[in-house]
Amino acid sequence: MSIVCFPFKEEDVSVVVRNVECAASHPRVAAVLCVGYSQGETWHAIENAKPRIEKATGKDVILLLQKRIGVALRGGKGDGMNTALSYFLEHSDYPRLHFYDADIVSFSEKWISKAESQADLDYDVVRHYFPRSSTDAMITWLVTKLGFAILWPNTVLPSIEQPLGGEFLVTRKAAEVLFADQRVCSQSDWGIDTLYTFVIAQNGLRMAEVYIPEGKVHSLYGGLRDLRTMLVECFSAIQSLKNEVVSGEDFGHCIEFPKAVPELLKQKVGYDIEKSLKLLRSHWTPRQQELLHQHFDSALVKGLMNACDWPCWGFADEEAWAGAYLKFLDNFEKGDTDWEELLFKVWVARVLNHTLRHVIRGYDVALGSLRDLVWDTRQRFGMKL
Ligand code: GDX
Repeated sequence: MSIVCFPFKEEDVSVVVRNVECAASHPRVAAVLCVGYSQGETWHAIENAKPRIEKATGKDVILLLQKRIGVALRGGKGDGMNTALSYFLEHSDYPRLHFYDADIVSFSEKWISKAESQADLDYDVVRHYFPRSSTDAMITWLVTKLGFAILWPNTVLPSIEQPLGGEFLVTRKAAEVLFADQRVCSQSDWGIDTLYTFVIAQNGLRMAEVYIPEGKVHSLYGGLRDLRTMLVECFSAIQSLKNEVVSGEDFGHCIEFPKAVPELLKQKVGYDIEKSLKLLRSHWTPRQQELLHQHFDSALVKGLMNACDWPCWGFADEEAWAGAYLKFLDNFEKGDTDWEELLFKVWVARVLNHTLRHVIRGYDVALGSLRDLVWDTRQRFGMKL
């Protein structure tokens, strides 16, 4: 019998409580572990619902405050997930641990069943993946999948569908590998998903990906600025791994075929475009301009400088982004606000370019352009090895 973990901060309490109850009701689940960032409204809602859910399901609902496990980085979702790993490893009665974001409106018992059935086939890790809007997952595609394709083109890493997804199952063996890794324990921020995915691949654990056709309906973003911290922390996580070696051996990665993408999802725009257009004009400092001139190609410099006066994005195509990515890998300094803002601005320009060049031509063209970016990059960097 498994244990299911929901890491949570402040979310719609009715969604969280419903998800906890849904997980607890599952026949393959023995307990639900809710790891909170703080004892706020969501914490109290779970605490209030706990006796009722325990009585109705006969399962334990455990409420834990996250521990400070990583000390050097911001304490965030990474500490939450690592707190759950540590709890799981201390309680040997559960063979498997599931993670799900607490705010998923479309969460159902099927998510648990699919992961359990696949793990029965002897996989160490089962990840969920699902259709996403063509403007969603811009960190996943442009930072994580691209970074994996540049740095480890001939490995399983760039083929993992949603390497930042917070929904997956690990066996005890996989949890032991993860928690024994100092890099994982230190990654207390949004970089945790990158680290889990990377360490699983580097250790050759057997991984399967199951498909959830209805998708992950959860709270959406406003302008792209909402994603700035996540962008910086996810890029920095990749940068911290850039000298690592990963074997190209196939350890049995298996991916369930996707189904047709629901029409409503195809039409959804994942962020506020108008609000985001203004981002290229704001928060400039003389030092950012200096860094830009010192490290980046002249076409990118010219494009970004033009974007200070008037919204433009044509310059931030795939090639410009891949070129800039390499410079950021070599020079980016996390914690330096000018470097962070420059990374953010170049990424915003790339997201706008993707939206206004590909997304307007339809969902399939947009997704195709993202897949081509990863595929072409793998070929280009794979040849160089
Ligand atoms: N304990 C704890 N501590 N939980 C947290 C924290 C924290 O500091 N920050 C967020 N959470 C919870 C949150 O309440 C939710 O249940 C889950 O973690 C995900 O957070 P959310 O703000 O909804 O993230 P978002 O923007 O939806 O991103 C998620 O999906 C991304 C993806 O699928 O691409 C998140 O799981 C990312 O890690 C993932 O990359």
